[in-house]
Amino acid sequence: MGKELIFEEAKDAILKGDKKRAEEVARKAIGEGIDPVELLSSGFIAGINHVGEQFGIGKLFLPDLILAADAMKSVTEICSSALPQDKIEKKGKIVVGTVEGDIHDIGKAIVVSLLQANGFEVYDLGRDVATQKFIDKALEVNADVIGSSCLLTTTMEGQKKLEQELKRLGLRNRFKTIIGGAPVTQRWADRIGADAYAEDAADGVRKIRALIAGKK
Ligand code: B12
Repeated sequence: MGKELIFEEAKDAILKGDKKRAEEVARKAIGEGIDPVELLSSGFIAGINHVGEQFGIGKLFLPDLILAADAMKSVTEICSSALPQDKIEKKGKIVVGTVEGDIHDIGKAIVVSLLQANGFEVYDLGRDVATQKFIDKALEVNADVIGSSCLLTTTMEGQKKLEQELKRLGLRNRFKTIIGGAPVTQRWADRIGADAYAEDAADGVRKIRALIAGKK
């Protein structure tokens, strides 16, 4: 089967919230040698974004969103475990989490997998993470970078609060910060004073690499 057709199938399986089919498509595609990152971005993520749009205009409802998210989680795991691991050297320590009040963690999971696959040491704090928890962990492990994810416009304040707290505690120069998530932009990063913004997981890896290179 052609690549484009597989991506369409992947998208459709997420759109229908059909976990079993989504898993089948993922395994089959990987078995055929398709790049798991491309499969995610051109197939499954395209599907979940479409689900989000349909939900936004009232054509899909919360139960549909939950089914699609469940399927998405499962294929994210399948794709992540198929990533070739770069274990040659540890390239830096990253603390990652989804901000307080926000339980969206599919995108963050992709970022974590891709960072790990690229040889970074990742401390994943999960979702609904309080500002202080990001800071405590970063201090504990002596992190290079703190990455925060946010999917709701109402929780974006959490990313701002992190910047403010780091400043207040005199720690702003000790860690680099990167932010991501669908409603987040470069403009928001500039406004709150984050060191970088990433559009997607691959961009995140690139930017984090640059941030760490700049530190040394
Ligand atoms: C799946 C989903 C859910 C799932 C989440 C399951 C889970 N475990 O994550 C469930 C069903 C639980 C859910 C709940 C809700 N959701 Co919701 N959800 C979505 C949906 C459809 C997809 C999100 C997603 O997974 N995208 C796919 C991933 C791969 O993309 P991503 O997260 O953007 O991540 C990529 C990049 O942004 C970047 N990135 C992300 N984070 C980071 C971090 C770093 C450090 C870096 C470098 C990069 C990076 O890399 C990722 C990979 O490439 C979005 C729609 C959308 N377009 O975003 C709505 C959406 C975010 N949800 C929405 C809403 C309203 C809700 C609810 C309030 C609904 C309700 N009435 O209860 C609740 C809120 C719960 C809460 N307190 O958090 C709205 C938000 C509107 C707004 N303006 O804020 C959206 C936009 C839907 C819509 N169109 O209305 N949701």
